Amino acid sequence: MLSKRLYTSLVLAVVLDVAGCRSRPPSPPIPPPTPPGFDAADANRDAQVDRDEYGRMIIDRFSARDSNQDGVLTRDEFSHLETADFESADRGGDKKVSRQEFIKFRFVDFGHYDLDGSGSLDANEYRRWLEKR
Ligand SMILES: [Ca+2]
Ligand SMILES: [Ca+2]
Ligand SMILES: [Ca+2]
Repeated sequence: MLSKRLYTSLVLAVVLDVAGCRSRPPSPPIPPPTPPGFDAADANRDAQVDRDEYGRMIIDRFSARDSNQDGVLTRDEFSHLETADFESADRGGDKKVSRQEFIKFRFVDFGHYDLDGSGSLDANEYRRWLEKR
């Protein structure tokens, strides 16, 4: 049998605990982190990557890939997983991908991932695009 004193303090503890839970402010929802590269691509900080920003991002990627800086991408500048990409991008079939060819190749994706047809990629659309890179 619980003593009255012990019983009272137990009830008090429970009440305080419940009150404590109630008074705690609900934690604000954590915004999903922006996908890697999104903030850098979104030059005007409107939370959208528009066609101009996308184009700049593609040119940056082209430059990063062009390891010998000769202005074209050759087979060895694509990974072994990207054989199909290389062949699709090389429209002229000269075993080189020019900057123009690379931009055209990547822009095909833009319309595909702009799901709502807004002319820009929001973070979710960009994330889907990134997952396929
Ligand atoms: Ca933007
Ligand atoms: Ca090159
Ligand atoms: Ca969109």
